[in-house]
Amino acid sequence: MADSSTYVPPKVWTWNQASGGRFANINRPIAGPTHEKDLPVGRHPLQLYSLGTPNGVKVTIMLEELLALGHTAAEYDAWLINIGNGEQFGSGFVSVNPNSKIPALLDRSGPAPIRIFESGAILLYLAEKFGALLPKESGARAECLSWLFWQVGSAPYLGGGFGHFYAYAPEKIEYAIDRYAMEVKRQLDVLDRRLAVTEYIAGSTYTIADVAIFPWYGWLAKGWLYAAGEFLSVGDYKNVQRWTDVLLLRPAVKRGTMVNRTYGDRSSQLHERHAASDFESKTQDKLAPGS
Ligand SMILES: N[C@@H](CCC(=O)N[C@@H](CS)C(=O)NCC(=O)O)C(=O)O
Repeated sequence: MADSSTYVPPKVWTWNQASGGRFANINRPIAGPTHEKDLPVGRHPLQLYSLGTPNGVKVTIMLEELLALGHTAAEYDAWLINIGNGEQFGSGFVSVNPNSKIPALLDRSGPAPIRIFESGAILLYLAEKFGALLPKESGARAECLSWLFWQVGSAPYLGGGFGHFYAYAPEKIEYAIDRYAMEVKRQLDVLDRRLAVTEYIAGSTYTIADVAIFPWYGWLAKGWLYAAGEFLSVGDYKNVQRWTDVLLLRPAVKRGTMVNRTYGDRSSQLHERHAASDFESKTQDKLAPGS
């Protein structure tokens, strides 16, 4: 790899598999399956194929919130997809998500299975299916969806931009880290100003906008993403801190955070979830990623 200060892009980009970086073994410039592998199917109407990353946790929190609200038809089997081993490129997974990224959901409650991919689309699908965590009045609904889509559009700057260059890239590039640190701080300030005037993101009630934003910006605010809390002065965002603390106390948030989790305290990891009783032997108070 050329030094970043001397690199001159060639006329035509070609795939250099040895380009390094933490995810070099799974990153590819082509889509589609790499191998044949069926997905497992459990007994519940909803089958989730995921991992306990912020995008995955959005969906497990949502499902646990629905169950807590008494929606028994939201019972689900959560299967672990190990993206580090390339399981997102198995033929079964690709048939549920052609984009080969967790989370992916299969709703088998109707006459024909319905696939849903993209975490924001999954939250919206579940909110509409169960009539929960999405306001019905059009103004409140518009506000909620605006913040939901804000999260979907903003998080790639946090994860793929800031997180990648600050924590994972094979060399520290000042220009890239500066650019994305500035953008992520701006995003935190957007949330902080919003939460100065509203209790929850979309207004006075807890919605799918909170569920979507929490595992990215709440975890970031606690210093749990990329070990970047001090670097980004996350303590300055007092309203984001207040909101994160409130969400961290929700039982469904605690449970959802444990599902498909493969890091942190062993007693807080529930690699697969097939019944509410699966949580019984687990500790729900040791949930800081990396703890
Ligand atoms: N926009 C997608 C992003 C999903 C995503 O990036 N998933 C990551 C884990 S957090 C993944 O599966 N990466 C595997 C890969 O890129 O091969 C969503 O919100 O669902």
